[in-house]
Amino acid sequence: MLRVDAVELREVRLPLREPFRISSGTVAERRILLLRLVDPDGVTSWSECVAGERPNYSPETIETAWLILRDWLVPAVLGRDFEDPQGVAAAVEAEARGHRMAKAALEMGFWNLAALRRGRSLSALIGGEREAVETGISLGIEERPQAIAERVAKELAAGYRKVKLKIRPGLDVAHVRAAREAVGPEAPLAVDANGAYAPERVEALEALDELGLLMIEQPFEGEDLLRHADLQARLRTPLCLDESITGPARAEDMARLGAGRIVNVKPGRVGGFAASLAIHDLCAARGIPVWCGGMLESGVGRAYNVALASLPNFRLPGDLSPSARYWERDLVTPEWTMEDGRVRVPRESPGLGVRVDEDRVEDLTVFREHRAARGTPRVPA
Ligand code: OSB
Ligand code: MG
Repeated sequence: MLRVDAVELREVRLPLREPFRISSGTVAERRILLLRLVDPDGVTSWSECVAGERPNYSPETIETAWLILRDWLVPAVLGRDFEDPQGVAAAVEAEARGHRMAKAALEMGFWNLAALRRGRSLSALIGGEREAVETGISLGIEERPQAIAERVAKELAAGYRKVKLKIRPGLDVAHVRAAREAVGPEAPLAVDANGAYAPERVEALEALDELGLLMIEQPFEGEDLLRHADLQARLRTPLCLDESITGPARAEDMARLGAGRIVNVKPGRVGGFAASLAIHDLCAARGIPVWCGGMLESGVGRAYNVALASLPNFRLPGDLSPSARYWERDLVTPEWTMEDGRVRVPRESPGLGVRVDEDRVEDLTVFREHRAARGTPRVPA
């Protein structure tokens, strides 16, 4: 049985080692919403909400997620007994429409709690099999093609198994061509537009089709599946959908429409692990490879992504870079490291396999709120 009697919401701020620019904006400091769930036996589970500061990737922000969690989702689960985390997924789904990143943060915390209570790693709990997951790096937009070409060469030399370049109209073909020329025809390159292209202006996308990319991620806006299908019919390069895939039904739509051939799974985007597992299984049954995307998570969110990526149909390198790619110092011990282009899945210890550095989280906390089930004494922060 699973039950949570106290939930703490915290905002911590962590500067990125380098600003990260996507087609719709730049982030230099990550504002991170962490949840701390405590069960009646004092078992504590930390989780992370991946919502950003601005509503430029999805409509959610850290503030909307905080509000929905505090006023709706947390009250809907506090003090309730659940058979399993699937029941938590159903409860948060029944409570609110949308707000998937908020739901995911809470639901994933329960998955970890279930793993901790059963003395199993999160990876083992969900049926993960891999000992290590292949790692890619997602590189932000740079103005100069030569700058990105040099960076790509450097990251491949560091061992990354895939390099993804963020693109936007006007900062695309010349940049990717420069990178391709610098690293040769076989190097595993991909691009991600975060929906920045208009379906009536596809010249650049057709030019990218000649550059031997592993995939073109989310050229058009998330809600537009039909125009992705039209484009996919004209390109050899597989399209990969990210923003479009908000749940299992959209993955099925993609498959049936031919709107893409690869799915980027981000548990935060789809509402949590129950939906991620459903997408994984659906895609496996249809022969569609998936890979684990990233949202510039701290080491807490990364632990969930690494566990997820250990499932068998995660067949392409994920945006699962080690802690040092993002932070001077992460929130967890040990930090996430990369060896030979792979991150090890910590399957020998229960739960996340990393310890949250609570003193460091305390130092970095700028806001906190606490909710407890009726009759529960306040747990110390
Ligand atoms: O589209 O994959 C994306 C970061 C923020 C918002 C959207 C995306 C990304 C990334 C980051 O590509 C990948 C990472 O966490 O390393
Ligand atoms: Mg993306």
